[in-house]
Amino acid sequence: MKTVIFTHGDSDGLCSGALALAACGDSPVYFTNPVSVLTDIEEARGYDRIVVCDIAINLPRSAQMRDKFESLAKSSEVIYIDHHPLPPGFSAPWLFHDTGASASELTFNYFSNDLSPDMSRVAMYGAIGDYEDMTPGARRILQDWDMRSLYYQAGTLSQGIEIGRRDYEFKRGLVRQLAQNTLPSEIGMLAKNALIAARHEDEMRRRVQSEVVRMKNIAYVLDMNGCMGKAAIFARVYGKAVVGISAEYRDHRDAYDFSARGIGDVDLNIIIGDVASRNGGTGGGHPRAAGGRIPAKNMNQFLLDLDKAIGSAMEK
Ligand SMILES: [Mn+2]
Repeated sequence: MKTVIFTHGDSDGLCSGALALAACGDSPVYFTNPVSVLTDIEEARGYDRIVVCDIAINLPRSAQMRDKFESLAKSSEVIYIDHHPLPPGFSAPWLFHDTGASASELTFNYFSNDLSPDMSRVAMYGAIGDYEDMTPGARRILQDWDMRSLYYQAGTLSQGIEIGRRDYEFKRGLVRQLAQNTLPSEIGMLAKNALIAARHEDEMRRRVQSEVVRMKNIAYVLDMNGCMGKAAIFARVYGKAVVGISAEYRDHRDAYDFSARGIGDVDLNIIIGDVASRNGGTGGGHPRAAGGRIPAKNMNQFLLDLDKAIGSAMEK
């Protein structure tokens, strides 16, 4: 069966893609995201089976996504595996969805009959990369491996891909090697890049510590020039806030891209989606890890509104 695979470029996406590739046999792999998938998916015409992994279906595009995949499902088998929160009421026969696990764990389960049980460690690299290593399924897999070796390999992968984040040829190679169950520490430059990334991260940590701005409920940093998710965690910790934000100005768009990381019961996916759209931007993700994009002129107001929205959510 002629298969094509679309996946995300982070650890969880790479591992989901590798699991799909191992199960489906040699197939082209494309990297995409929740915005570009609508156009990228045109490459899928003419394939018998289309596998999509770890790509969120966000509210603003949900109707178009349904139409697009419904039409593809008429002539191909569509397997859409994801774990991001869905727009209210969204369901589809081609969608294999659960917010309670990483996309890698879901992909491993979906294709389990076609995969060697040893591929469970690849599923764990993805689960750890997406902070989904404490789900019931991940805990079961964990029992079959030495935890220290597993986390070392998962860390090598997620740190190693921080260097050259947009090098899709390199990532395609990674997916192929992971599909062979090659250890991340044995793959090309990964181990060396992981070391460099760890050094960069620690330098960034110290910059966040000295530059973090604390509001009432959130703490933020701007232009840390590093992994935004991690900068957001450091902003939350050093700003002693419930939510940390890291934003970077993008010249060509005159907008800020941002990541948010939270603790507690505040649902960042919902709050950020709402506050971002009120400020002419977009956003969403998971309850405790979200992100988005805000026009530069609205960034200040966005931070003020978000601070307020988090405050009222905590009072509930
Ligand atoms: Mn994921």
